[in-house]
Order: sequence, then structure tokens, then C-alpha cells
Amino acid sequence: MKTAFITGVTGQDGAYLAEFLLGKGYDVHGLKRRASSFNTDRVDHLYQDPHEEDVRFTLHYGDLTDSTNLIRIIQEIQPDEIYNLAAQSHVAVSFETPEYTANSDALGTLRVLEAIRILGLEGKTKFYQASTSELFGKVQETPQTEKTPFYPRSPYACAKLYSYWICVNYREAYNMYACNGILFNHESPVRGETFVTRKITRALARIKLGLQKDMYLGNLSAKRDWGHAKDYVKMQWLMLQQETPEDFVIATGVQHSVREFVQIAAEQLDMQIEWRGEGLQEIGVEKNSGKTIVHVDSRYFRPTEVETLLGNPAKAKEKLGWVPEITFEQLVQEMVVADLKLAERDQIVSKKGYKAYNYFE
Ligand code: NDP
Ligand code: GDR
Repeated sequence: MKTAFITGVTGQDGAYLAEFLLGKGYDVHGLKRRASSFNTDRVDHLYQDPHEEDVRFTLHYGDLTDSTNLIRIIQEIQPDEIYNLAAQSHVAVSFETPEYTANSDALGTLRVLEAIRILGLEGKTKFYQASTSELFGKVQETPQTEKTPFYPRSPYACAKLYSYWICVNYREAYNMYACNGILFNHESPVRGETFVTRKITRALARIKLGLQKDMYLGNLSAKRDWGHAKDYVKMQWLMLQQETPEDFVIATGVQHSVREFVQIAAEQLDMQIEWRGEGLQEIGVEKNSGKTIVHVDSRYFRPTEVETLLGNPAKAKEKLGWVPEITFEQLVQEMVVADLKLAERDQIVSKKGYKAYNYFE
């Protein structure tokens, strides 16, 4: 039985990856941050009481900013594979917290790689780094491949650029099995609520049920290559099963704008959006009701924006036989259906006189 250690196990990808690896018979260990309230929602269905026999899913308290903690956990687990998914992963927030983002997203990666080296595990432990299409930032060519030059456009992307190269450097310097998955945006029903896709599906579901009257978005023209997290974690595992470590672009090769995402998600709820006006004055009007349900708010603009990203996953297809199985339309539908269920729950809760969770950003 193989042992895997996942940093960021409580996040979107961590949860899907943990489930996937448990399904493959792995012993899975995850890093969990101490928080003042429970933060394990996404992995609660995998939780095993530590008093049970044959526990295959174990959580350890820790943080990417704490190297002694990482060294101790990795020494204890002696993992065959480490998936470094932990990060302050919100691009807009990285402009607010650039130093913390660099500490966790750049130095955090170094700390894990150094732990492997200090413990003499270079020959045993394979390392996966969650790299990102944000590295391409102000894009130099379209579509982007493994060879496209980087041009990061945020503190988040700059921190991830360091991690990309330190991963390559440790591979070359110490002969470690270390590789970068350059993943384009991937979403799911458990995507963080403040990323644009989830913000949209959640808001539309609530608007549909009358729990909310409208939503505020930023750059509606931004284009992204959106895939499903479930497809992408499989790829993370595949990358560690090769003879030699290499870096791969993981994308669908299809691009949509934020505006189109709103439109397609709304159609799932039998709503039709008509766009009127331009720039900050642009609004999305729901045709049947005539109500304005989308506004633009400059607070969601970024100081430097990544306008367009489109990946070419040809190398992953050729070398790993990987193709995404879930289409964009299926992804949107799955997210809308899940958020409608949550909105229905909130509706019941508020009808009973209790306050439903109601936080927007
Ligand atoms: P999430 O934001 O959903 O999850 C991030 C995880 O990292 C959470 O478990 C979070 O813990 C944890 N974390 C954050 N800071 C620290 C820290 N200092 N120490 C330990 N743990 C920490 O991200 P995703 O699952 O969407 O993404 C996974 C990784 O892939 C990230 O590195 C992200 O940057 C990268 N990526 C994501 C893409 C996407 O489209 N989803 C595309 C390309 C790359 P907590 O739950 O306590 O907050
Ligand atoms: P991104 O994802 O920045 O690509 O990073 P996000 O969903 O936050 O933004 C995508 C695009 O939508 C525009 N946008 C808005 N974004 C947010 N969050 N909120 C809004 O209201 C809004 N309106 C428009 C953004 O400006 C942007 O252009 C994600 C993260 O998962 C990273 O960790 C990962 O590395 C990249 O994807 C690939």
C-alpha cells in the first residue's frame, strides 16, 4: 500500500484527490490548519475516527509556514508521494496579503522540498507542485503550452513562479522526482464561494428562490479555460506514476468569458440574461421578470488583470493519455444543481425563522 501526503487537503482539490487516492488503496495523510471553527467540510465524508481499526485517512495539524512541523510530519509518515496543494489561492486576495501569499505559496514549497532533502527521502518521495496557468498572466502566445514564456500578473502568480522554478531546480540539483502540473482553472460544487464560477452559481440559485435579488461582479469579459476538478486530480496522480518527472499543462482547450458563464448557468435555471450598457454601467437583465440581476462593481477589478487564458493539453494527452471527461456544460450544470439544493436548504431554514448563512464577497 502506498502512502500519500496532501497539503491543502481541506481545499477543493485536496478533497477530490484524497477521495481518488483512497479509492486506489492509498494510505492518505493530510495537512489541516488549526482554525477557530471546523474547516473540514469538504473531507468530512472521508473522516475516520482515529480509534477505528485500519484507519486510512489521517489529518495532521500544520501549516506551510512552519518548517519544523512539516519535517516532523513527513518524517513520521515517510510518504511515497507528496501533493503540495496548499496555498493562499485567491488571486485578488494576494494583492491584499502579498507577504503572506509569498510565505505560503513560494517559501512553503521550498520548506516541503527541503524537508524531503533533510530527511534523505529524495530517492523515495515523489513530489507534485500545484502550479498554475496564472504563470502565463499577460499571455505571450495562444494557446499556452509547457513552452510558453511566463509573465505573472499578481503577487499570487509571482509566488507560484518561485515555486515552479524551485521545483525544477530541486529536480535537476538533487535528482528528485518533482514535477509541476500547470493547471488551468478547475471548478466543482465544492469550489470556494468567492471564485467567480461558484459566486455566480450560488447567487443565481439564490436569486431563483428569492433569497437574494442580484449580484455584483468584476470583469465580465475575462476569459478562462474552465475544467472540472475531478478530472484534474486524476492528472495530478498520473504525473507521479511516470518513469521520469516532467511538467504538464492541464487544460480543456476551450475558453469562455465570465459573461458567458453567467448566461449558461442562468439557462440551467430557466432564466435568460440580456446584457445592456457598457463598462461599469453594464447590467444583466433577466428577460422574463425584467429585473436587473447582474451589476458590475469595480471593487472586484484587479490592479493587474489576466484577461484571457487558454491551454493546450496536447502533451498530457500524448504522454499520459489524459483527456478531460466532464464537459463545460456538465460542469456548470453540476454546480448549479448543487447550489440550488443548498439554496433550498437555506430557504427552509429562513422560513423556520432561523438565520441562513448569508455571506457574500
Ligand atoms: P483552495 O483554496 O480550495 O484550497 C487551498 C488549501 O490550502 C486549503 O486546504 C487551505 O486550508 C490550504 N492552505 C492555505 N494556506 C495554507 C498554509 N499556509 N498552510 C497550510 N495549508 C494552507 O484551492 P484549490 O483546491 O482550488 O487549489 C489547490 C492548489 O492548486 C492551490 O495551490 C492553488 O493555488 C492551485 N491551483 C488551483 C487551480 C484551480 O483552478 N482550482 C488552478 C491552478 C492551480 P484551509 O481550508 O484551512 O483554508
Ligand atoms: P482566477 O479565478 O483569478 O482565474 O484564479 P477567479 O474565479 O477568482 O477569477 C476568474 C476571472 O473572473 C474575473 N471576475 C471575478 N473574479 C472573482 N473572484 N469575483 C468576481 O466577482 C469576479 N468578476 C469577474 C476575475 O477578474 C478573473 O479574470 C483561479 C484560482 O483558483 C487560482 O488559485 C488558480 O491558480 C487559477 O484559477 C488558475
